Amino acid sequence: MKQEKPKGVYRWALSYLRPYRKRLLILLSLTIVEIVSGLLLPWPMKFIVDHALGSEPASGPASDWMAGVISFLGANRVAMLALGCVAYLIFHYASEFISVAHTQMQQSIGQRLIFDLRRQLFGHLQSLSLRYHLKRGPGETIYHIENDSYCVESLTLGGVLPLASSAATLGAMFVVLLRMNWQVALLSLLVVPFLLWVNRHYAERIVDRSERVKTLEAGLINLFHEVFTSIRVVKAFGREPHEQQRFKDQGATTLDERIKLTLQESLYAAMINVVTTGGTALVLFVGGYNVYRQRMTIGDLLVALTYLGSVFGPLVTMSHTFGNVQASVASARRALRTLQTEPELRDRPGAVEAGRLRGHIEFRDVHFHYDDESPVLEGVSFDARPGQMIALVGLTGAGKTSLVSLIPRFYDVISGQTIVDGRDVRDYKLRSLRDQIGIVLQEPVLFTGTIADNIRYGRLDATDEEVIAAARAAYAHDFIMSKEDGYQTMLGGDEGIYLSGGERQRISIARAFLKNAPILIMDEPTSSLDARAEASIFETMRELMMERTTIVIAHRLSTVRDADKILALDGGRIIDEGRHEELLRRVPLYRELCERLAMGDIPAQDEMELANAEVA
Ligand code: DCP
Ligand code: MG
Repeated sequence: MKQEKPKGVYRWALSYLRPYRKRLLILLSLTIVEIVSGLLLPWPMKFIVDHALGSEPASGPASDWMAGVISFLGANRVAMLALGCVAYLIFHYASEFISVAHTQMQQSIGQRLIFDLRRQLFGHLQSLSLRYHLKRGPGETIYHIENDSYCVESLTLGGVLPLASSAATLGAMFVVLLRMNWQVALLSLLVVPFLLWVNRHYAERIVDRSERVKTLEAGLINLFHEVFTSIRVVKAFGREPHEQQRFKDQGATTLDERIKLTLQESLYAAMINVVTTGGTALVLFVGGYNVYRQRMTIGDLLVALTYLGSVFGPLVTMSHTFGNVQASVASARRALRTLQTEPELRDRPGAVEAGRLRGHIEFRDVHFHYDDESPVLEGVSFDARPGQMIALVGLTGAGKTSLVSLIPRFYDVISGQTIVDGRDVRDYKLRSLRDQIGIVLQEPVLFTGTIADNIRYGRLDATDEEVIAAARAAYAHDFIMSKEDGYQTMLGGDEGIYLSGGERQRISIARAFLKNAPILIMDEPTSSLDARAEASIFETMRELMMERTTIVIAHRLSTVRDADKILALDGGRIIDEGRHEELLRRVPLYRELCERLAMGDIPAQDEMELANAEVA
């Protein structure tokens, strides 16, 4: 799997800082204060060693100050020692305080950055096509939002900022050291090229490996998701051990890669330590030699060593979290690649608002296939006039669901045209087109929330009365009222109750009814309902259908029989169309299908009676 590597991830990550300029300014000020306070930290120690304990003349950059203090205290050694200790305390406490403020400010920016990227990813991922999501599975998507989004914080505040601050510290300390001893100052810079080399050598490897690990981890999430959303099947087949094994195998690969990654990260950290320790030893030797030759005081050497510590310290700490920064580069590449993925279905330039459609649907020589290119629809043409009810019948896999998916543009045709109200569906603004289509999917999907919320998903501004009317039409009102909390019954979540397949289906039918759209598509809407419920729903639907075009993929003879037109689909082609009696006469496949359908049916007369009895 060779994927291109988006360039400029740092620049991209830094661009997220833009809205936080003010906070960033405060953060930078705090960083500068921190650097300055870092410069001051070793001086009390030097004062104690050189002046309180030793008898060095004041030297170095602050010599005038030192000389002033010494003469003020009248060379009283104990007073000097005490003063040194007090200064030591004050400097360290102040630096601690500044560091708390710094962390706080950094968090307040960092968390906002992460949230911003999450929001952007969430929005963008939602805009990507069904095809994209069905191919990836939810694991990648969840991993993007949940995990990859951290990269924006760790690259900027965790990566660029500490590096810049280390560099600034190094610069400032170099200037101070230069005034104390130029040899030591130059030596402290010597480590820089080595550090850069170590970085270059390890960075790219770690990034690549991290990216692999992340893809594997996303795959693991997919596995969890699959198992736990299908837990019923897993249990029914007693496949827990099988899934456990699958998890173990997939987990083992991930684990392997992770461990290899850790090795590289530790090697990197070790190399950084080798370089910095080498540098420190060198300064210790040359500095010590200078002290021995009396070109430098012991206090000066202490200052130099402390400075080196404050430059190397952050570098070493960073080298331990370096893996994080590089992993963030990997995350950033993943996130950026996704953000650069263009939604497949875009509004064409000049696309129009659909407005209120009449619901005239026309297919003209439509060819369609999914990614694997084996034909699913081949030259499908038909015409559905406003107010008609079209039934789509065909064996499983004939392409029924695929056919109706083209109307709301879940997918685009490969060739031919899908036309609604005389206009190619691709010439409508996508959202406005879908606003005009009510859909009941083959698999009813409910969200966490109340039953009323779930129905209202069809039209968010519907009143309670409209929700109840839709539920009645979908033959759902009675069962809803039989629940303790009626329409306020919670579904999903901790307190959520469980609904039967038929109940779920009726809620999703009510949702589509509530939308009150001129086109209604129902993909086996009643497959888990008993004949009575189905008859009742189609009875109300007949009234509703007057003003709308309905395409129903049906599996009950009673529904099919009353359709204005029946399309018989076989292997992606419409083999015939017409009314029930005509097809019965002409199409052997249809006859066969009807015989099978009839077995699940009860005579139409009885259906009506039963339905009426139910209403009464
Ligand atoms: N197909 C595919 N990728 C998808 C969906 C379907 O490759 N995302 C394939 C599987 C079938 C063919 O397309 O071979 C037609 O699938 P449909 O879902 O359109 O078939 P039906 O709806 O007619 O079948 P069923 O009655 O089982 O729902
Ligand atoms: Mg189907």
